[in-house]
Amino acid sequence: MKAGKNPIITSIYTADPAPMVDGDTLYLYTTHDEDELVDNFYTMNDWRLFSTKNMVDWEDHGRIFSLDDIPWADARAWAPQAIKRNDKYYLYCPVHKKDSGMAIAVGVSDKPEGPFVNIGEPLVDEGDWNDIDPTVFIDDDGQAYLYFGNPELRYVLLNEDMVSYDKSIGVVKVPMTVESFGAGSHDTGTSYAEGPWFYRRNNLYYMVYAAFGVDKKTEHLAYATSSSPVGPWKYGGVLMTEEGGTFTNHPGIADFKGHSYLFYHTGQLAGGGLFHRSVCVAEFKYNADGSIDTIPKCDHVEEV
Ligand code: FUB
Repeated sequence: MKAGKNPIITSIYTADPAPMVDGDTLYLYTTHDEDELVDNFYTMNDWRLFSTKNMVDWEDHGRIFSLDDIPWADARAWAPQAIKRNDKYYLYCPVHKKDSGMAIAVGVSDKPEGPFVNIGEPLVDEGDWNDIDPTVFIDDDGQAYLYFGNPELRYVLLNEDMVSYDKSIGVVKVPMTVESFGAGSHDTGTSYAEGPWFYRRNNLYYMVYAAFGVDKKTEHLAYATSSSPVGPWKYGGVLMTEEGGTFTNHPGIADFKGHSYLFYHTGQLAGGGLFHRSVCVAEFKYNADGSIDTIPKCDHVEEV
């Protein structure tokens, strides 16, 4: 039995892992921290794709979407998520707009590995800086949800075309309460910071997210659950403690071949740190009631 070692990708710096299972393959969309920094800040120009059939051997599909494909964007190719619907693949990507602020772009493709084509205008553009880190999920009744946001968690109800949303409902702001997201030191006074990952398992909806504990300056991962896709959310606890080496972390959850995985990022690749992160993975198990114990950082996963 082979073992896959962390970090998964060692050829470039990657962050913000977004797994998507399609058939017998797990696709892992990531951001890409450039080696050379501009203005000593996140320097991120494109989105990358890697895939595996056994969690050990990874195929590098290279750049699958980039700022060059989005005429109204000029920087910050930040945390994406992809989903399949009606044999098309949709990649939701936060970017910095040329005329200021962050907004969410969408790329559409006939194949998971692209090429992705920008739909044109931003999907979500509230004119503020909260429009980052989209997470998308389609429920059994066909309703698709796009949650996003830092420091507030917000969502829209996507239309069936997946590239527009119900404007009569608009952007809904989730009540940011300690009951929902735990006590913390981010702007809302809760632990919720960014990087939401929304999904359902059995009859429980999960919101996994990057979080700041009280007086903490480094993110950990935490989660909340709900019996409804739109809350109210109930704080569940810490999923992964602060890993160090970089102040951000970012969750991506997937079930693949009978195993459950948490993807995250650290600064542990040689030369890594704040703006040079690397994607890792840990296997975990759910408790019988759906709760999840804190997942230890791990250095490898088994072949499946
Ligand atoms: O990678 C850029 C930003 O840092 C992401 O959008 C956040 O989730 C954090 O990881």
